[in-house]
Amino acid sequence: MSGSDNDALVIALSKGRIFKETLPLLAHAGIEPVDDPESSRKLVLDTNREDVKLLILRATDVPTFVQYGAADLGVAGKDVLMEHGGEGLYEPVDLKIATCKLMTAGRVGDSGNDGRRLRVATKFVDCTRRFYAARGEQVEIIKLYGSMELAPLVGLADRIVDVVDTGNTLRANGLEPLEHIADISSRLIVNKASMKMKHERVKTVIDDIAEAVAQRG
Ligand code: PRT
Ligand code: MG
Repeated sequence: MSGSDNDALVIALSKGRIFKETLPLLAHAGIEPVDDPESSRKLVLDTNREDVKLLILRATDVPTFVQYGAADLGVAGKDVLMEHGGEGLYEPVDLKIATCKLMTAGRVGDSGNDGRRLRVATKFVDCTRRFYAARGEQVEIIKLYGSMELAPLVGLADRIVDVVDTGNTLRANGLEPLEHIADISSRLIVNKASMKMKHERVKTVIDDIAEAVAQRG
């Protein structure tokens, strides 16, 4: 899809909060999707511009598509980017959308390890390893793909590492936030080759989106 300067400009997004919050920023750049991803089954969305397509992906796959040039640009949470590593990507704009915090959490009142090595369930394996390593703590990490909140309840883990917004999901499951790991927001990401090969159009989208973010304050 991408490659030369004549090809369509491809932008990778995930459904849900990122799509919703990115829409007004894209509109400021003169890009409006023709289909609604929440109702359409299409994974490639046409836009009002012949030369711009949107890809609808799982949030965790967005950096991968952009890294390999299957998309020129994308929007991904900093949590996802930290876990991906950011290889092959520029990260020119903090969009300040889909904000949350990456945190550790555990059962309310649970003091954790009674000398035993802490078990931590998460989908953010590398972030979690780095966080505990920086504190000189040896932990056992259990990789999960979702419903992390369940792990401490059923004795699978002592802690979880997950993104937290209101904290309602933690509370509803008898958990409490413990340590703050990172403030998270979504970032505009760009394939490094596209930045050279499609410089004019990519730079215009970056500048328009940066302007929209700045105007929003
Ligand atoms: O949902 P799916 O498994 O497809 O993938 P995903 O969870 O990675 O995607 P999505 O679309 O849910 O999230 C995309 C990005 O939004 C994440 O990568 C974060 O950067 C950001 N974000 C912001 C959040 C939240 N806020 C958030 N609250 N991502 C997930 N959550 C979860 C949270 O973990 C909890 O389970 O939403 C639930 C409700 O949160 P509370 O704290 O308000 O109860
Ligand atoms: Mg989700």
